This record gives sequence, C-alpha cells and structure tokens, in this order.
Amino acid sequence: KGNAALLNEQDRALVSQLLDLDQAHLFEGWPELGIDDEGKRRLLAQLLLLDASYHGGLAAYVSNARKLLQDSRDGVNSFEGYIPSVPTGATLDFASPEFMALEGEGLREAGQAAFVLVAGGLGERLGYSGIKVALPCESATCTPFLGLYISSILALQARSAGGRRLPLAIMTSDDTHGRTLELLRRNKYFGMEEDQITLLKQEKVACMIDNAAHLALEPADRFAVQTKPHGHGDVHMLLAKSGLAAQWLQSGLKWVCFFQDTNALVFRALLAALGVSARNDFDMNSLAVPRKAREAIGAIARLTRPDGSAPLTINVEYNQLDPLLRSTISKEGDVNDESGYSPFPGNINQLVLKLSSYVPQLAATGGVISEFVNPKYKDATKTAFKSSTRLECMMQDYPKALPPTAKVGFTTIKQVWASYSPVKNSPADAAAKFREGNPTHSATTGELDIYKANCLSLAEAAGLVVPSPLQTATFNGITTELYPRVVLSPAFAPSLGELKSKVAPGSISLTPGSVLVLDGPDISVRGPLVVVGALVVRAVAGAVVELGPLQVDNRGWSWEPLAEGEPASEEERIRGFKVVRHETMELVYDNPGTYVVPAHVQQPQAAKAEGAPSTPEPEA
Ligand code: UGB
Repeated sequence: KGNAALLNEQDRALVSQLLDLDQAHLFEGWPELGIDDEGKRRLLAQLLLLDASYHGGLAAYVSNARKLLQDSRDGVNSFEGYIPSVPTGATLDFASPEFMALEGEGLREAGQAAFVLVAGGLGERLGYSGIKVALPCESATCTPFLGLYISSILALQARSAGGRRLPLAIMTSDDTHGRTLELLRRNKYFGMEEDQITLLKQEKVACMIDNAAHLALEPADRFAVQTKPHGHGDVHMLLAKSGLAAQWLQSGLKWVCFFQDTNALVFRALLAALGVSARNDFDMNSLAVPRKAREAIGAIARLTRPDGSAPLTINVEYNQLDPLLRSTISKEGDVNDESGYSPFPGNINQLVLKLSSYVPQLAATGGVISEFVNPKYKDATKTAFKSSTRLECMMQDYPKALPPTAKVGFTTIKQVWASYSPVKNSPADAAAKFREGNPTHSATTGELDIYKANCLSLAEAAGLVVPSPLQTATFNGITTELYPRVVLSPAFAPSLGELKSKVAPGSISLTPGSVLVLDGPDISVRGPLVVVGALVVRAVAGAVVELGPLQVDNRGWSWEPLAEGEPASEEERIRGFKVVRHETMELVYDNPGTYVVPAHVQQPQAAKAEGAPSTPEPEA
C-alpha cells in the first residue's frame, strides 16, 4: 500500500529480517501510506532500538527465545543430572581475628577495584514513587543510598595506597535514568568527580505472545511492541558493549564489585569479601548470609555431574534447591544442620568478580550470560500464555559462562546484621512477613538496622556497652528493638579496623534513646564521651577533631510512630515513623585545623536547638 516509501535502507533490512523471522504480524493491516505514518515510524524506530540493544539483535533474541520456550514446554530442568554439594568459601564471624585480617587485605585490594551499582529496578514491591537510590538510608542524616555508596567508595579511594580514582558505573533504565542523573547533579555527584561515574542505561526487551516467539504488540497501540525489563543480568552486556570493563582491566584494576540499590550495610562486609577473593584468587565471589532451610532466598551451591565433572558453583533459587536435594543427596531435602541453618549459604547478590577472567568472558559472550523464560501458561498443554512473556537474566548467573576450571566461591558473614538489610517490601507486605516471623526487608528495618550495625560495631571495636534494655517500638505493624541512633559515616571509618583505631576502648557511653552522628575523616574519640540526648559532629577533611571528656545532656531526638492519618512525607510513611528533633549539640568544623573538644565547647551554649551550628575556631 505504498508504505515501502516510509522505509530507509536500515528499516528495510530490519523489516526483511523480521519477515524471515516469521514476524509479519507486526506489519499486517497497516493502512495505506499517508494514514498513521507517525505510528508506523514510531514502530520502526522501536524495532531498531530493540535490535541494537540486544547482543546479536532481534534475530538472536527470537532464536534464543524459541529455544528457551521449547525447553520450558518440554519441562527441561536445567539442573537435571547434577549433584549438589556445599561449595568452598569463607564463613566468617564479624570482627573475629580472621575477619579483621581479611578486611585489612580487602582494604588494600579495594584500591584496585571498580564498582557497579545495579539501579534499573523501579522497586514496585516497595511502592515508593521515587527512585530507590534517592531514598534516605536513615532519617538521622537523611543521606540517600546513592550518597552513602559514593561516600563509601570515596573513603576507600582516600585510603588506597596509589590514591587512584575508583570508577563507579551505575546501571539505570528508562524508569530510573533521568532521576538518577538529576539526583547526582543536584548533589554535585556527592563529592565524586563527574567523569568518575558512568551511567549505563539498560533497555527493555520485547514480549512474546506464544511459543513461536511472535513479538507482542501493545493491546491499545498497534504501533508499539510490548516490552518488559530484561533483569539485572543486563549489567554484563552493558559492561561489555561500553568497553568499560576492558578499560578498567587495561588501566590496571583487578576487581569489579557489584551491589544492589538499597543495602546500606554492603560496604561493611565487602572488604572482607575482597580479601577472600584475593587470597583464593576467586574469579567470582558472592557475599552471602546464613540461610534457614527453605527460606525464600537463593542458595549458593556447587553442582557436578555424578562422575564429578563439569563443576558449576551457582545460585539455585530456593524453590529449585529443595527438589534437587530430594532427588539426589538428601531425602529430607533442604534441612538445617547442627548450626541451625541450611549448609547452603543465602545469596545476597553482592558480587566480587576478577577482571582478568571477566573481560575475556565478556568478549566471548557479549555479556549475554544466561537467560531464562517464565511463561504463565493457560493450561497443561502449554500452548498458550495467560499474558505475554519475555526473556530475563540475573547477574548472579555469570558462572554459567565460566569454564569448569573457574574458581567460584562465597563469603558468608555469620551475623546478618553486619551485611544485609535491603529495602524491598511495602509496609503491608513487610507487616505480613513480620507476622510470619520472617525478615521484613522494609524501609523501617533498613534504617533501624543501620543503627544496630553501628552500635554492635562500636561494641566490637571499642567495647561499647549496648544499653539494656533497649527501647522497643512498633512502626507500620513491625515491633522492633531500637538501638541508640548511631551514624558513623564512611569517611569517619570505612572499615572495622579503622573504627578500632579511632575510638578508644570504653570511651563512649550511650543511653537507650541517644543519637550520635560522627561524620568526618579526622575525628577520633578519646572520651569519656557520654551522650544523653543528641550529639552531631561534622568535620571537613583536615579538621582533626579529638573528642575528649564530654558529657552531652539535652532533650535529644525521638523516633515517633505515625498516628493513623497523620500528615507525613512518603519517606516517613513507608518507615512508619517521624523523627522529632527536640535539642541537639551540633559541632561543625568547616576549616582544617586541630580541635580538642571540649576545649571549644562551652557547656551552657553547646546544648542548643537544631539549626544553629557552632563553628569553632581551630586551636592557635
Ligand atoms: N535491577 C536492575 O537494575 N534492572 C532490572 O531489570 C531489575 C533489577 P530486586 P530480585 O537481595 O535477596 C535479587 O528486584 O531480582 C536491580 C536476586 O536475584 O531488588 O528479586 C534493582 O534496581 C536474588 O537472588 O531483587 O532478587 C536492584 O538493585 C536475591 O539475592 C537489584 O537489581 C535478592 O536480590 C535487585 O533487584 C536479595
């Protein structure tokens, strides 16, 4: 009908390829030239984008999809014929001598690491209207997750021997890209240099309507292919395509550390994991937590053929692990051992990969590591879908691309509070999980676990006596203990070892409701520092602040449950509380110099209302 006139050479090649791929339905029923031409152009542009953003183009996508859809229909079990066992890895007690040694080694390795944040997910489960990395990780300082991550990387950079800039890549998507960029710009990249950060935007992939992988058109728009996210596994493809991973290797970096959008504790455990990777020369190392048998979290398992060949250490989703164990080595399935936990560690998807083996793998595979499809069939004949489906991929499936000789392991920190408390679930879902006795992974616990981790770190590093009993409260239906609200910024101490060196043993005493914020690279505590109320100390680099004998006594801050229907911000609502700042001692050191506190603090004026920081002069 004359529509050929709309096509340029590139369009024509793609359309002809799509016709060969049995996708003629995309163009069927097009009105004649002159009618809906804008829509036709829009569809062509979208198809070109879908073609360009998948390794091997739409031809590869359709062909991969057909194979995976066939396997799904045939009920092929990807773990068929494998015998599971517990892989090699490190299981560490937080703050144990072994942990401290590995953390020290990891700190040295961190100076040769690149960092990758996967932040393309919109977090529908959380029900937050913004992007997740913009959420404050806690309400004492209101530092957004992205700010916390960047400060953590900068703190490691400042301590690295060579002082090289440590690169950060952030994977975004159409859902998060603009707002991530805006957040970075508004906050001046949180102190990082702009060209130290690379944003890699993932594209969605086409949905399919049937087992023959016919692409799905939007029901309400005949000129748009239905698309859905391809999953966090896209990060490998983007690091391959952008050439970034290869550049990092070329510039002498050794490691790449992947992490998720809302786990504020990740950097506390990452150094030990880097130490474990270096000691074992691991190609891939997954941070893990102890996992109760059958808990809904992926398990890291070693799989081999019955003759011991083709070993593969990989995340096995919990719903697949139990049947796999039952059909092979354990009639009881996934059960706890004498430690009270499953012997298979729980994957928290914070990964350390060795660049020298990662980059060749990316070159060989284009970063398309391993995909899967999860169609919801209408009936047992598995011929029709309830709704369209698409290929998906997960970043932890990377070992599937590695040769059997690869060294893949894990690092479990036995204390979950020390490494993992993500913000994933809406208040309603979190409350239901709480009632079932499961971790809630909510905005409420994401914040409160930071205070807990800081108090317990201070207990380990500097003999803090955690006040007893702790306060308790119920927020959004979750009843929990509240540790004193302690925030230790990454600049102050990015490792437990450094915390030990900066806080004298037994120097800090806190009451159950006290608030203590220490933010600055050159702050140390000699004590005794007694906080009844709220103390905030902020110091720029070069402001050497020694907190000597100091008694803080003010009305402090309170974390108060929101009353039914009370006006509150969205950030407060998903946590279920608001923070009321009654009175604060705030010590701010904006200029380099040496300051011994309390020499500069006159007690009567020091305890004062929020918003009037004291800026002491440096010592003469
Ligand atoms: N993400 C993207 O960047 N792009 C996408 O297309 C999708 C996600 P979810 P998920 O921590 O316990 C993971 O949705 O995928 C980012 C592991 O697979 O929070 O359900 C997104 O922005 C699972 O094995 O988690 O589960 C976020 O940063 C287990 O470890 C990240 O990917 C689980 O996390 C994860 O996305 C867990």
